[in-house]
Amino acid sequence: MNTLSIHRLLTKKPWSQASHWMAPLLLAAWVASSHAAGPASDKTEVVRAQVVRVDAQRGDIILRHEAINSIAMGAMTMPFKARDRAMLAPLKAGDRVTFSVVLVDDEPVVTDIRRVRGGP
Ligand SMILES: [Cu+2]
Repeated sequence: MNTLSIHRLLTKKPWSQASHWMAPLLLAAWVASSHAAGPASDKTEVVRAQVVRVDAQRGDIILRHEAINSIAMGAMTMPFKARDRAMLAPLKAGDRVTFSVVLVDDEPVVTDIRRVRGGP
């Protein structure tokens, strides 16, 4: 939750009566969530992985990834869609990478991926 959505909550009609005592609570919740490492964080998480298979033409990549806290996912090997298939072109099986992922309609989509220097 960000300051704008808190503002929207507070300015909705049903909430206006409660806003005097709700505001500190919502602000406290927002501060707590933005400082916690985990699912509530808005910050883009950079995750380490190894490329298992890549199909740049289809925009698919299979990654053996470490835990992804932002989407509450443990370490595993799984396929991802790339937001932009061109970002997969330089990659090949065995590459060590870091990547970022977001959920789009509950589907994990890779938004950024780059090879780790000094990888195999
Ligand atoms: Cu996974």
